Amino acid sequence: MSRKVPGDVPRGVPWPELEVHEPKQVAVGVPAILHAMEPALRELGPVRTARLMTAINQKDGFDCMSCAWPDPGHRNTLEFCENGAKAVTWEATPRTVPSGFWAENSLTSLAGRTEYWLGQQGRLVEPVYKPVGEDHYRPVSWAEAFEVVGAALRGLADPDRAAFYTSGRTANETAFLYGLFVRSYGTNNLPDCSNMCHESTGTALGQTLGIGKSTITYDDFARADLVIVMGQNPGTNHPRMLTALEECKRAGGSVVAVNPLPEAGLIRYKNPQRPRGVVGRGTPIADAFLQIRSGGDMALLQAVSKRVLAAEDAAPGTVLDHEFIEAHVSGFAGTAEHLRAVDDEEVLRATGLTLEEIDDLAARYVAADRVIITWAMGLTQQRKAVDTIREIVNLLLLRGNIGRPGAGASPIRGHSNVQGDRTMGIWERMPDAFLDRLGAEFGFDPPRRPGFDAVATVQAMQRGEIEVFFALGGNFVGAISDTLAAEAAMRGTRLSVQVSTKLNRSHVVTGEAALILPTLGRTEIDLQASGPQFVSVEDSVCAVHASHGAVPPVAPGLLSEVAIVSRLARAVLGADHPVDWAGFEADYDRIRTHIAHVVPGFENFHEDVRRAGGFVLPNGPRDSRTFATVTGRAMMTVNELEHLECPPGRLILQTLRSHDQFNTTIYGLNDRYRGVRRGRDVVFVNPHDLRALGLEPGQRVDVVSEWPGEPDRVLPDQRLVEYPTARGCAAAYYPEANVLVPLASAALESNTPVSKAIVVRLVPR
Ligand SMILES: Nc1nc2c(c(=O)[nH]1)N[C@H]1C(S)=C(S)[C@@H](COP(=O)(O)OP(=O)(O)OC[C@H]3O[C@@H](n4cnc5c(=O)[nH]c(N)nc54)[C@H](O)[C@@H]3O)O[C@H]1N2
Ligand SMILES: Nc1nc2c(c(=O)[nH]1)N[C@H]1C(S)=C(S)[C@@H](COP(=O)(O)OP(=O)(O)OC[C@H]3O[C@@H](n4cnc5c(=O)[nH]c(N)nc54)[C@H](O)[C@@H]3O)O[C@H]1N2
Ligand SMILES: [Mo]
Repeated sequence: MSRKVPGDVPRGVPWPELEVHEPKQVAVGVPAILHAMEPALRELGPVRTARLMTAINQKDGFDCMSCAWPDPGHRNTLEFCENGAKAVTWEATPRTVPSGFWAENSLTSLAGRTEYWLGQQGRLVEPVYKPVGEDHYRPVSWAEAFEVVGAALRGLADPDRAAFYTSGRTANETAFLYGLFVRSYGTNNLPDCSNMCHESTGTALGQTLGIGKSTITYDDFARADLVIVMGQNPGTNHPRMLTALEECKRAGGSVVAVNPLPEAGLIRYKNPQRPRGVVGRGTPIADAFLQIRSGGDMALLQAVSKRVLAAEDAAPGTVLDHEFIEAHVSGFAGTAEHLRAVDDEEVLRATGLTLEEIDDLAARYVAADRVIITWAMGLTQQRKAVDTIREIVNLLLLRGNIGRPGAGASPIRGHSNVQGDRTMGIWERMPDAFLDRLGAEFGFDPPRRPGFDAVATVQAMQRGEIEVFFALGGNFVGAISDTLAAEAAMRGTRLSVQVSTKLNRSHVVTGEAALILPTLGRTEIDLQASGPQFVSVEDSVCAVHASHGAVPPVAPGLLSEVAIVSRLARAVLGADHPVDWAGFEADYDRIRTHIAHVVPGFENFHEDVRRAGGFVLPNGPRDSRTFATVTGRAMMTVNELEHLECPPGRLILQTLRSHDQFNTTIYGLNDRYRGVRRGRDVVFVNPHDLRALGLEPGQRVDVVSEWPGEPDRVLPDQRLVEYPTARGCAAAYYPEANVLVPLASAALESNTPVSKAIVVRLVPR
């Protein structure tokens, strides 16, 4: 009853067919799109394929779930990338998990499977239940499923003994309803994937600019003189961003990439939407590539700011934007004093760069009138991530690069609606102003005690304080750090519930009892009592738009996420609860009416969301250079430089995504641009470091991480790949390498797991 998955092996066993080739520098291009269409055509058939591919990111279509990259105003007929096509195919596959699967596959046997195998089993189409003490799920009715979870939640002595996770694919309407339900139930335990992702960004920008979001629009890329891309791999994770960078270059701008790895696409890009992308070598993207040592960004940013200040000192009145600083900035004097004293020697050690490279970046920054800095996980998943992002703000503020065309701070989000979920109230620490409005709208008093974030949820489970874990999407135990600790903690809960489209690790490592509630995906038509429904999402640049399903659901009887939340609320809060939960399920416009009353910027939600292309949320820094911070101004801050000391014989390991995966979802076993095929059990190491450590490419090693006072953590049996990463650095794939990240190793202030800087030693087998 289970599907054979060619090339797969049991979990933890080396992939036998692994091949390593030369890495590539050019990304995307027509071959990529063709390559992308192939599996779709094979699996979906031509009609479903055509229907899906012409609806992705179109104004009356659905929002691609592969990333939160914004849509351009002028869309192409095919507005998607290779990895978007993979994501859509993965979800819209007609293959389903048969009823007999559950009797045939015990949880023990499923726990020995890879994420790749689990994801390949097809779409989940019926609710299943694993009672306490049993090793199998069995199909149940929806009524029975809601009765199980309803009884468990009603039975808790304290609502804080439950946690409600959200993954960032959840749409605005669902997220709002879910947050309302969880707070009506009585807790703020709303951990989400953002805690593991851009939380550091939200923390830093919230403090310094008064809003934890990007301060640019899509069109700003084409207007920028300089875009600095830090800690991000757009060629794989936001491929359509390469078009925006290309537009920047065509308009005369330049791009600098800061990364330990020479990622394909940052170096060269062939635009599949242009004839020039078919032939020729493509556009060189990065004018300068700074191959920084892991975790060196804070030092680099401080060193560049120091040089900007020195340039001003050499030619007073010509470099800094004094007018802007005077009118809008607080903390300038103290920050400037601190930055002037930055020690270049320490910067060189921290970054592994040369003085010439740093001087060159500073010169480019000073010469450019309009600068955008973008970043993603290379910056946010560091111990000093919040400080690093505050240094981005410092640098931008020096020359007034906030709140004018072609300039700004631009965190690039991951999950397609992770930003919208936060806007809708998915946060364990929503501000009082939001809770006040929510309470007034629905006539209740929302709990005020801050809840647990993702890491704190696992720690609470370890203490036995979480009895019920409910997840709206995602793969919590697969995505969180310290896999073994997290899995043991999850097994200690009484009930775990997953609302999902496909199988993953979190379905097979469960509480004593467990439920899987299958749901509609974003590609599917969502038919309710009042007719077909649409939902809405917010992208990386605060644009909100509708998403309409394009194809019939893969199976009858699947519930939408809204329907699941609505029925969950009724099962827990009772049929006589004053909120009209059933009405929300019947007509999503009723949810939007409340969102319009509660969430700022959504006042005309009904009309705005029905406009082709949607609407852009207000943004103080971007629109009017207003900053809702404690000083009422944009805040320059003093951040003590600290860089990771790597003891001799050790490397700094980052965990990253291959080209064939979406987070914990493994589409295939190839990492095309990095030259790895048919396997994932690799560690990328600089050839000089390999030699210095007395190791050989292809050799098998255990990767061991150390944490004071705790036993070593081991990722066993990985193969060494010689790779042009920065000296002293290494890389391995997430989620496998999560075993190496101690739960307590989290960014200061944001508590995001430090997935990008793990001190490891390589032990030959
Ligand atoms: N196809 C596809 N698309 C995706 C995803 C996916 O898995 N697959 N995931 C989505 C999600 S949720 C997210 S958050 C984004 C993730 O998008 P990215 O942040 O691009 O993802 P990562 O693979 O984690 O890559 C991190 C990059 O930072 C670099 N880096 C690591 N350490 C450092 C450092 O210390 N300094 C600097 N300057 N760079 C560093 C790495 O070399 C790598 O290029 O993508 C989203 N889009
Ligand atoms: N070591 C390390 N750890 C990391 C990271 C890293 O770079 N390194 N990155 C972190 C980041 S940036 C993130 S965002 C998190 C990701 O953490 P999560 O968001 O929890 O994980 P995903 O892998 O995106 O979740 C995939 C699952 O979502 C379900 N799903 C897919 N579509 C839908 C849908 O439409 N509805 C519902 N209900 N379910 C759906 C499917 O069952 C699928 O298996 O991981 C974090 N963990
Ligand atoms: Mo993410």
